[in-house]
Amino acid sequence: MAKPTVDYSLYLVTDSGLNHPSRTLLQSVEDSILGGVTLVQLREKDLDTPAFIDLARKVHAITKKHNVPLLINDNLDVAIAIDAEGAHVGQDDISCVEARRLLGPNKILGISTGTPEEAQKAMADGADYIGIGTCFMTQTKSPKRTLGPIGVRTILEAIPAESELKTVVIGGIKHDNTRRVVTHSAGAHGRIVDGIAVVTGIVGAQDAKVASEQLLSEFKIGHELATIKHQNNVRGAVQDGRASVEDVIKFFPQMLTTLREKSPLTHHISNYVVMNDTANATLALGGSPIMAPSAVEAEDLSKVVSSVVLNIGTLTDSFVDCMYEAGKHANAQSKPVVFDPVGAGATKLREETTRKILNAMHVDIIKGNAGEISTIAKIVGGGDKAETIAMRGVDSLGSGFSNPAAVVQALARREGAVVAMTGITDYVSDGFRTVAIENGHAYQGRITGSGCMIASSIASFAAISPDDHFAAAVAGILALNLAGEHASTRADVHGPGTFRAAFIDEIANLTPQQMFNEARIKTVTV
Ligand code: 3NM
Repeated sequence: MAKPTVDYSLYLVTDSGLNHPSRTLLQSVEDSILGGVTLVQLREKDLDTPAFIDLARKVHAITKKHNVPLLINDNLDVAIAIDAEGAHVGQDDISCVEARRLLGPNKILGISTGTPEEAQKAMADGADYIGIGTCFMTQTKSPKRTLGPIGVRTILEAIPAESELKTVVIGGIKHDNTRRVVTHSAGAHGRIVDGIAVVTGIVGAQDAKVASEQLLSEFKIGHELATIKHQNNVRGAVQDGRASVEDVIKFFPQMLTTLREKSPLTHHISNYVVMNDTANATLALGGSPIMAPSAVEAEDLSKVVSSVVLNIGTLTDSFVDCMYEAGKHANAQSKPVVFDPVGAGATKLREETTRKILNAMHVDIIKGNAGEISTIAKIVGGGDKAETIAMRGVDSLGSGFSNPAAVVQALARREGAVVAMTGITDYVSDGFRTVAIENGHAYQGRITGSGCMIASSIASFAAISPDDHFAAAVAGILALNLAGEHASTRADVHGPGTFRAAFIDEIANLTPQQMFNEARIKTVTV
């Protein structure tokens, strides 16, 4: 029989020990197939061969009924005895070459990989697909380290574009992180994972059918988003073809001129405290703000706005709903999303919302102060303590970092986003280019909302700089910092109140040439 064509989209990997107590493993398998599972692997680490064969025959009867291929984990005797459609082996199991010899050319063969070298070897050794893991921390297996989406991307990028090797990602995949994994791991040459492999998220779920439906739907959306992003080449971390920092700065005057000519519309889901200031700062800069916190109009707005700001200050349930909708639709329309995680670590709600936003959509630019960036580093570290510490800088002190540039660069690379950390010195990185901005004035810290205004400014610049969000973030910060410097020296500024008004004036008075002549920006080598 010829090798079956396989749809890897939603790959169920079983584990009897983790199966939900309300049903049998066989029921889990059947329910999950009804929910959309496209491929099944029977993974039983504790059964002897006769018991394994017995269970495999029963599972095979179900998968055959639904025309879904069944692969057997590790035990080739079982795969051959039941004439399964293929097998999956680990790095410490029987070799791929030997497995292929035993199975013959027409069976599906997959192997677990955790490094680019293992992926390349799998290709040479005749595997049809690789399981890339472990992506996130999982209780199902005890990994020494997790790859995260960017680690997965490194492996995808090691596979030549012309290779027919298929890929699935595994480890801690749940419905609420699927989209992020699929979009963030998409390789620079456009390779996107062909599927997600899931254990607990399906067999351990209350309802395996519903869980599978959700996972498949999230995978498909993530796949579409990754395709759109690649086509538009707006993803933050394509390493080649970046302008140098020097060239980026030279282009700032033109960027401000373009912003004022185009006056791009930015959808703000902002907070009650700063809404008026962020709207006025956007207008003063030359952009157009729309402050629209209703989820109901988010889709319509996504078609007409040029960028989106998600600001989680004064968080309410309805703001949260709107942020998800606005972010999702902005992603689908390839409009840049700027995330301002105001007070991210302050409460559980804010931390949870931050986590959900990062998981549910692709955020193009993250802007926060040291404390907020530190919270995000902790969240995306996926619970991996060593990594979290590395991301925060080993000797981080309080909310400060001993090496802030290294932190923003690591986070940017990991998230495939531009990260801007504001403070006395601002740091911006896209994971490859990292700068420190020395402009700005202490008065900015004495009025509320100056950071939120910077997020708005970044979003206006991102709208007119879709191919270089790094340039947008640096220009956005610089513009307001220059306005802060100019306002602080005015004779009519006597304190924070008068500064606030002068600040808005000076944003409007900023000239394109000042964006180059007065910039104090230096490249930081991490
Ligand atoms: N293989 P869950 S991680 C079976 O890294 C398996 O190769 C992994 O389980 C690898 O979906 C893993 O419950 C367990 O996190 C995945």
